[in-house]
Amino acid sequence: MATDNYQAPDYYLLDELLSDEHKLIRDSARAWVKKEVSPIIEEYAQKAEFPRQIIKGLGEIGAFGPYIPTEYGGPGLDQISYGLIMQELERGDSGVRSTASVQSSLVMYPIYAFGSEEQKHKYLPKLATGELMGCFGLTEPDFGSNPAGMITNFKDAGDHVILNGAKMWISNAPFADIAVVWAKNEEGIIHGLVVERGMEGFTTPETHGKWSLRASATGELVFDNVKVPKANIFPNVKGLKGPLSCLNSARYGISWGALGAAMDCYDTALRYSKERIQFGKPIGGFQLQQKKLAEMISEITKAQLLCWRLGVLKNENRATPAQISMAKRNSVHVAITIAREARQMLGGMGITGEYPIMRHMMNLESVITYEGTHDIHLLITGMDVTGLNAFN
Ligand code: TGC
Ligand code: FAD
Repeated sequence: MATDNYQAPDYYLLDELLSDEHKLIRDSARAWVKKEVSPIIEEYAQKAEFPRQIIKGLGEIGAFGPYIPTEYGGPGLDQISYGLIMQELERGDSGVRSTASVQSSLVMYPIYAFGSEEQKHKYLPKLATGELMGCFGLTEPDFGSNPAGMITNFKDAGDHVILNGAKMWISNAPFADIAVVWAKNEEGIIHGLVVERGMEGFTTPETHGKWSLRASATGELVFDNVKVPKANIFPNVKGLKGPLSCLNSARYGISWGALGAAMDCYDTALRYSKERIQFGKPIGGFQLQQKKLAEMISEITKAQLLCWRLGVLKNENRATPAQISMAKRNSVHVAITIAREARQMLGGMGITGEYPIMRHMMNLESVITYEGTHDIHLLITGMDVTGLNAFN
C-alpha cells in the first residue's frame, strides 16, 4: 500500500464536542493504526490471514473491552471513547475492528454483564490484554437473522452439561481460546456458556474462500458431546435478550467503525482528485467529481453527528436498541456507498491494493450483513415507529 497520509475529515468541528481524554485516546489509536496496521494490512488481506502479531498492541491501546471497569482489568473508558477506538481501527480495516468488537462487546461484555464473579475474574483481565482471545457463537447454518430458532442445545449431566450442535460464520473462531456460545437447555430456553479450546469434542474449522473481511479469521464452532462444567454457564441471563443485549453493544461500535472506513475512502479520493490530471486539469476540478466529494462529506458529517449523539445517550444509559439499529444501518450504508463512489473516482487505480478503497468496499459487504442485516435493521426501525411487527 502507498504511504498512509490519512487526514481525518471534521467538517463541522466535531472535535469541539470531545473531551481532551477522548481526543488523546482517539489520537493514540490513530497513530497506532498508522504504525502497526497500515503497513501490513494489504498483504494480510491478500493472503487471507489475520495478523495475530497486532493482538498485544490492540490490548495496549485499550481496544479490548474499552468500557470494562478497571477492577476487572479493563480500561474503564466511556462509550464515546469506545466508539472512537472502533472508528480508528476500522479506518485501518474492518477485520481489525471486527476482532476488537467481538472481543469487547460479544465476549467481555456478556461475561461482565451476565457472568459470576468467578467467571469475571477468571476471564476478563486476560481478555483485556489479549492473553486470551474469544469468539461469539450465535449464528447457525439454518438460523441467521432468526436466532430464536437455534438448534444447538445442552443436556444436564450432573456437575456439567453435554453440548451438541454447530455455529457458523464465527469471527475469530479459528484462533480463539474461548467461545461464548448460546444454546438451548432441555426446556428450550436459551443460555450462554463459555466453551474453552481443548474441551473434548469442540472443534473450530476455518471458513475459506471469502472475498470480504479477508484479514479477519472466520470459522465454525462444532460441538460433539462436549462436556462443559456448569460453572461455565452465565448465571444472570436467560432467553434471547442475552445475546441480543451483546449485539446492542457491538452494533453501537460498528456505527462508529463503519464511519472510519468511509472517512478513509473519502480522504483517499479527495487527495487523488487533486493530484490526478486528465484533460489538462485535476479531476477534482470537474463538477461530476465535486458532486461525489460534496455528497460524501455531507453524509459523513451527518453520520458523525448521529454517532456522537448516540454515544452521549449510551453514556447516560438512554440509548434504545432501535436507535442503535438506525445508527448501524445508516453508517454502514453511508460507508459502502462512499466506498463504491470513491473507487470509481480512482479509475483503474481504484481496484488495486495500492489504495485501501477496494478492500474497504469488499469488507463492508460483510459489515452490512453481520450484526443484523440492512433489512433486519430497517424492520427494527419500522416496528419501533409503527408498533407493528413485520418479522413473522
Ligand atoms: P423478540 O421476540 O423481538 O425478542 C426476544 C427477546 O429479546 C428482547 N430483545 C432485545 N433485548 C436486548 N436488545 C435487543 N436489541 C433486543 N431485541 C429484542 C425482547 O424484548 C424479548 O425479551 P423477552 O424478555 O420478552 O423474552 O425476538 P425475535 O425472535 O422476534 O427476533 C428479533 C430480531 C429479528 C430483531 C432479532 O432476532 C435480530 O436482531 N436478528 C438479527 C440477528 C443478528 O444480528 N445476529 C448477529 C450474530 S453475531 C454477529 O454477526 C457478529 S459479527 C462480529 C464482527 O465480526 O464484528
Ligand atoms: P439470512 O438470515 O438467511 O438472510 C438472507 C437474506 O434474507 C438477507 O438479505 C436478510 O436481510 C433477508 N431476510 C431474513 N429475514 C427477513 C425478514 N424477516 N424480512 C425480510 N428479509 C429478511 N455470527 C455470529 O454469531 N458470530 C460471529 O462472530 C459472526 N461473524 C460473522 C462474520 C462474517 C464475515 C459474516 C459474513 C457473518 C458473521 N456472522 C456471525 C453471521 C451474521 O450475523 C449472519 O450472516 C447474519 O445475521 C445474517 O444471517 P444469514 O447469513 O443466515 O442470512
